[in-house]
Amino acid sequence: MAVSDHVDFNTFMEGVKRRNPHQPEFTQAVQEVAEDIFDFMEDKEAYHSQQILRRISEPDRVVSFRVCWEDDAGNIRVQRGWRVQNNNAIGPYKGGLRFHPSVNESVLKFLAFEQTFKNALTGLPMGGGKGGSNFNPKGKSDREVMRFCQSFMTELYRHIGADVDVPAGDIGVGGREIGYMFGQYKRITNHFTGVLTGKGMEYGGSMIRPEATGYGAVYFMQEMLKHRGDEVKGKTAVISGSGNVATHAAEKITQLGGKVVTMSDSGGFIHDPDGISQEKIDWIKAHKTHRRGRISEYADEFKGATFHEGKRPWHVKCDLALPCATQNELDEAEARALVANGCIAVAEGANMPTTLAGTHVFKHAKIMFAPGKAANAGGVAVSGLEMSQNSERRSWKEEELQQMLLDIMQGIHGRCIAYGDQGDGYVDYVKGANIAGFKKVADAMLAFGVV
Ligand code: NDP
Ligand code: 2IT
Repeated sequence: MAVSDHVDFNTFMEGVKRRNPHQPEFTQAVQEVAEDIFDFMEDKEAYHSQQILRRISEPDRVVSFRVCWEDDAGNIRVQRGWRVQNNNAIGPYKGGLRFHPSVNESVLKFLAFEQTFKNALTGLPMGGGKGGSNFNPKGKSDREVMRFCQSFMTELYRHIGADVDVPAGDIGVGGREIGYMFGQYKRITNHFTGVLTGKGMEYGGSMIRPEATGYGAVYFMQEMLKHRGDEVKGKTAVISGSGNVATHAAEKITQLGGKVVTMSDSGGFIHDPDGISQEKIDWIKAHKTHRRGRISEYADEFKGATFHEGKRPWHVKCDLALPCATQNELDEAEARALVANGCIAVAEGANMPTTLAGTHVFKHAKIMFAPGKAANAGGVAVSGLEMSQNSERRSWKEEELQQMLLDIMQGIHGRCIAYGDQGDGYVDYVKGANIAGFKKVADAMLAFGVV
């Protein structure tokens, strides 16, 4: 008798948890997708007989390796590196690298799983992957970061390639780190190819890639509001994080006439009731990127602003919320506080920043809620455009890329509506994104047979 995949939701999730012990972030991400996919699959026999959900929630491979490097004091340091190649049904593995002490296999498996559906949603031919290390770049000298990146790439290079797997940045990995890693890849292989994205403009990077994730998240927010006959202009926004995604989200909200009143880092959040203007955003960018400072110093620099140590910004009254720091940074109680304070829309710039219970609060309250795999897809989308430019050996103009990013975000919004419109004026964007992303990958897998 054939093994049936007609198991119920609870049995499926028990299996996922049993096979992935001590991996709460990964099982959380699978559950969030499975909650929507079970209903959708109900009458689709091929998905069951071909065990698609079971196969899609098992990474193609997880590579784990040792990374040794020497610090400035001459000590030998040992870190762990990973690349999770989750699924390449619709294109080469694609997804960022994260350097943060909290990185482990569970975190990277969740990120690679999410990336698979996100990349499908962009409409571009990219599979899903993610990688990184528990290396902490904070407090390290440039030379130390360089030596770490070179050592990391000395192992990673054999697993990646322009048509195989194309990493990029994520938390703790920006232009500096991509430069060091690209230099080492080129030195080892002698190949100048589009093997990484987020590169510098001098050596094959794409215009607007640094801005793309934050801008894209605000474009998605704008589309949700437009769908309800509303706009960003005049709205107050609360943003967490102060890195690449958060600062560019703040910039676009400000450009569209909204007012951003908070930003944060792992030390706490700043509240500036006057609004964080472009000039102040530029200060934050320079402070965090070049001076590698802390957000707390914003309150010393700008009058009227206050710093709230160890706190998150979700209790500040707002119309719009954009969590742009990290996973599980907005819990059930904070989701309730946002709804109670009149927040009408949330767009996730980070990956899975809202806990599962928090997402249920937003869904129940029927506020506009865009999950990361839809709202933050602008970054990887422009990475996909960087790959195309590298293959063509040319660079597209900034205006062309700005328009393409907007078109892609509008396309993703449309795909979410197609599967998430509940018919009563409410759009379940989580459901829409999950089904649209899943369907494309699943149908490609069906075409390949059992592989
Ligand atoms: P950055 O490293 O540029 O910035 C990260 C920000 O988040 C910093 O302000 C950092 O504060 C804060 N942060 C990180 N970890 C924690 C934590 N454990 N608790 C509280 N705050 C924390 O990263 P990005 O802006 O690139 O990434 C932010 C989020 O966006 C991540 O979830 C990432 O996966 C997601 N994302 C990024 C994309 C990109 O293109 N870069 C694309 C799509 C999603 P501190 O300085 O104190 O560490
Ligand atoms: O989470 C993400 O989408 C990213 N960190 C960007 C990935 C990429 O390949 O540009």
